[in-house]
Amino acid sequence: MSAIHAARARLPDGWADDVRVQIDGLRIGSVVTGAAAEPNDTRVDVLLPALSNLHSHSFQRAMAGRTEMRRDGHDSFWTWREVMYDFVGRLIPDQIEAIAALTFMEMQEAGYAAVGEFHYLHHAPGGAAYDNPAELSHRIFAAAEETGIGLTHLPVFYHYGGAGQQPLQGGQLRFGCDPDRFAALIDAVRAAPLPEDNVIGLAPHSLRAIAPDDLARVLSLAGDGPVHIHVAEQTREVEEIVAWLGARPVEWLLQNAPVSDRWCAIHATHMTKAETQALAATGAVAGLCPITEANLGDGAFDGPGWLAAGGRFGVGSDSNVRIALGEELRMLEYSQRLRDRSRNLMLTGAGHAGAALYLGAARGGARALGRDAGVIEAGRLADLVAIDSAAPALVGLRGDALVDGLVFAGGDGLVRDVWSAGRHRVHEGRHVARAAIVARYARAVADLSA
Ligand code: NGQ
Ligand code: ZN
Repeated sequence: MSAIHAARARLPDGWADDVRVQIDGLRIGSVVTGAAAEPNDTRVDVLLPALSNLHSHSFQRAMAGRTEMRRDGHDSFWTWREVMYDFVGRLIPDQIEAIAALTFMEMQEAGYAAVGEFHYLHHAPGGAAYDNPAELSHRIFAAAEETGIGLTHLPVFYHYGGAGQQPLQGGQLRFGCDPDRFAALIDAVRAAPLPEDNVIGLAPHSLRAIAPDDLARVLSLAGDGPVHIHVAEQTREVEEIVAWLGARPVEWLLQNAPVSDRWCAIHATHMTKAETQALAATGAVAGLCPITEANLGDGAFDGPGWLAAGGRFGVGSDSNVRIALGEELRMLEYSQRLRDRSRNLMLTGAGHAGAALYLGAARGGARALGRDAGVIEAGRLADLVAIDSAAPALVGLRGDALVDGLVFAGGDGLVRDVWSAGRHRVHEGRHVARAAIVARYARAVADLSA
């Protein structure tokens, strides 16, 4: 058994000094406050529960910086998607694995212990199956294992190219499965041995990409794993679903699908008040991706309405254009402030906005990924992050104000150590396999530009 000694730690009921956390395999064995450090302890300054990153398309990391020039005078989410489909058409399995490893490593260095990989890239260009139909899922598993990140793998059911059961086109052919092909894919995904804390869920991509009649069968393949879906991200998507199905996307799901606390509604940006209240009441987590939503021009989530309805939330880095945990939470709060011309909005009642964002996203993100984590407590997975409170951005801040500093004042480099289910992979701010992962990524991306 190894142990961490923290000068201060945020426990479920508040801050404590001299906290000794014993790690027993994947889990926290015990938490003792007011304890002296023992000789072999890993000594840290401030210990927090590490966040789960609830939504990622890892391959999109290699597109960062490649989609920011205007082409025809009117760029939007939909023109970005064309660029993405074109990009996806060129990736080979070795590149997909190398990009995923870099992305997961960057997440850990940013302070995330786990990731929900919303994985829709299944087949070879044109849609032909690989010899192993789950080849690309297994590449994601290899990247997760190399980095040690906690993985919740979400194989995606993507059957149609647009609302109203339009055929798949171009880059989308690599995503496509009918329900039988998807069932076989899930079997092949499950055939691989995985680290004990990893989870397999599934994800109907969006209402745009499925037929309503197939939803029940696809959901039956989930077992008791988490279910994620993109919903109400863009206003045009809402309009298309209303025109086709006669209801708004969230409204339709609530009427036609067994939405529950095992579900994560990704984005859920464009909801009416009634949808907001009804979705929150199911216990589903809102999967918010503020940096990507800003980058793609989606709109701003109704945070105060969601929290007032008792809704849970977590954050995801989605397109991975920028992987930065404090910044993700900050963007969420700032999008609320800009719209409402007010301050400190992502909490109910009085308190610290940064701490409420952080601790809320820690619990909500873990729940969305089916991970028994999100708080520092004996018996939970040891998903932990150590912060350096002597950094200039944090000097003089204590308790929840320190977490406010982390969210609103800090840049990169405040994270010192990260444990994913007890696997200590970030030391002194750097991932232990950084050099090899970066070198392989650089080679993979150089090939891409050629
Ligand atoms: C995605 N992006 O799954 O990566 C989507 C676009 C699609 C976001 N939802 C792809 N942010 O709709 O086919
Ligand atoms: Zn997404």
